[in-house]
Amino acid sequence: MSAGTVAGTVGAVLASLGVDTAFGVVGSGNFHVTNALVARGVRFVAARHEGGAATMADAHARMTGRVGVLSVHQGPGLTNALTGVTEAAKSRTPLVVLAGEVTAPRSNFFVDQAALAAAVGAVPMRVDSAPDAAALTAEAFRVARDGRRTVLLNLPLEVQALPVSGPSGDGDREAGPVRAAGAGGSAGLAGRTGEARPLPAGPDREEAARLAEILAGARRPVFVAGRGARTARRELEDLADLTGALLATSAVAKGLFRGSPWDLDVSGGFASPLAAELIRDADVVVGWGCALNMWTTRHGTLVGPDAVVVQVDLDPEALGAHRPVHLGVTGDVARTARAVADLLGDGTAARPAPGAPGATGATGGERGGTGAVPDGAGTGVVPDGAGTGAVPDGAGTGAAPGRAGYRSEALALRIAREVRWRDVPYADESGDGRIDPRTLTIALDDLLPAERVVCPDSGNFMGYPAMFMDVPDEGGFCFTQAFQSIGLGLATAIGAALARPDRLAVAALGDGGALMGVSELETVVRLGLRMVVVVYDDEAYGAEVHHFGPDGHPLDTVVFPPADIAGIARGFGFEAVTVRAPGDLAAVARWLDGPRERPLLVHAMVTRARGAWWLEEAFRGH
Ligand SMILES: Cc1ncc(C[n+]2csc(CCOP(=O)(O)OP(=O)(O)O)c2C)c(N)n1
Repeated sequence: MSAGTVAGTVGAVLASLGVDTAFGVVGSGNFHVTNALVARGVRFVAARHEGGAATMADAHARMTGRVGVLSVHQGPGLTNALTGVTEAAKSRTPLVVLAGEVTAPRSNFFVDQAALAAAVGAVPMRVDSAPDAAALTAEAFRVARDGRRTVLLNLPLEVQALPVSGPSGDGDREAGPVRAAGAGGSAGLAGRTGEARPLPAGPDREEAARLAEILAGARRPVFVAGRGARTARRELEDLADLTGALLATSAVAKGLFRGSPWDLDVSGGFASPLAAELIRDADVVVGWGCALNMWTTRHGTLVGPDAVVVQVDLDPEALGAHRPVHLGVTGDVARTARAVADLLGDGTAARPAPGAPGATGATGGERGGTGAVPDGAGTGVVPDGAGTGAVPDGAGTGAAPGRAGYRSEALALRIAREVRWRDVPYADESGDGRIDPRTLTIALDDLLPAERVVCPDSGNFMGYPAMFMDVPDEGGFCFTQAFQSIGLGLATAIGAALARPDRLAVAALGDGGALMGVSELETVVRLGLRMVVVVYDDEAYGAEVHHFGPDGHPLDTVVFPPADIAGIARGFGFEAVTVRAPGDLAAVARWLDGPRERPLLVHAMVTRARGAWWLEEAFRGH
């Protein structure tokens, strides 16, 4: 089938729109469209399971900031991909899924593919005629990119073969505004072609003024940045400098403020004791591009009873969706932060009268939780505008002087010493041929190069890599957990590794998730990826064991006999090491220092006497 067909046109259009990588599993229904992509220079990454391919495309899109492309066969090719597609849709990953489609209900391949897409929150579209093929493909791309949607572009087999006259996908394509395209479509988002993006929405002036007013009166503000803030570090840091805010993120945005002395790391179940204490003591919490859901707020317990809660989001429907907020601001995060900073900077925002609560930068020592800050050690009342004087050397960002707010020299010291999980004392429980997962993860954190992308799967073990492994920035963590599926971690790491070849990809898996996604070990080897796969093996679905064990339920359904996961990995072509004690990690150091000819799997036999402490919290959500 040549470029002069619908299938050829679809591939050519996507290539002309800048797609350079696509993932998938090829069958007869997507053979021609995939080859059309390849013929236009797109790299096609063949996965071993569509579920893996979908998550690779999702992770690749997240880590490059570009539209991902997945190509699957009709029927089972799509149903196999659905878990990964659902994760992408829930995460608002811009992704175009190309799927062959049979439209005759009597075909054994038939399922209602549009209904499947709608059911998981993706946007269904269909190329149903040759003359429309190019425009519809361009539209699918724009809906994905501008609406941050996962789009299923169904390609009926009989339509794919139709001839297309005229140019098929070369050069710029121009088309009208994006049409509403199914469940929750992106009506109103003006579309443009190529990498050009429509200007993100600015905030409503009144809402921005209200936020400026709230921040002007805040004494202990905390910013919590989410997925929607991943490109807005500078703007948020500038505003935080002006207002004396501390900085935290949701799990998906982990690493965003790395290097700032005011970085509390992740808010939520993964928050360290100090981070939790400081967030709980905030008088103003602003969620930036962040859902403020039960995970990020620990079921609301991280938000103090008197805290004023503000949420800023591009999507007005996100405002207050998970918890009540005092103020919702519709707008792009960076633009809103800048607008509020401008209002504060030129004094437009109302400032509290001198002497009124919040008029001065009294810092954390004032309220219960931060009692460890010594009296007077930089925590005294700091006059407006003098705030940055309290910031230790190197801590400033060069922004205009602001209020001290929550910040003080003493607090910066405390954050530096205590905010990381690995600095929280614990009793090592290693022994009897099993290593404490905290000890394992801290040792790996020391060994692995700082330039890394950490990709955790789900399960009881998940908190260890998420909490004890540092990441260099928000591009150092890829968290495909919006659907809370196990088995996505390895594919996530493959997508991230391809997106960031400059970094070491680290997949962190439980034995359950590792074996669920095991077929993609072959993909790692075949692609020549030099990544590290860490398996926290407790020979069980530990999350279920620790969920139900305490109530005395039988656990035979969730406990497994030992599996030689290191041997399995060697069979796929990995180098592998089994770790039962810290000394066994010398083999990891040797691999890192060596030529890294093959990827490495670390099969860690971990202690399993108790569930991770954050899991108990998570179970409250079930
Ligand atoms: C696809 C899918 N199936 C089942 C579950 C339920 N589940 C959550 S955690 C878990 C156990 C994971 O086991 P493992 O990967 O070994 O990690 P561990 O909990 O032992 O640390 C299961 C089965 C799920 N979240 N997703």
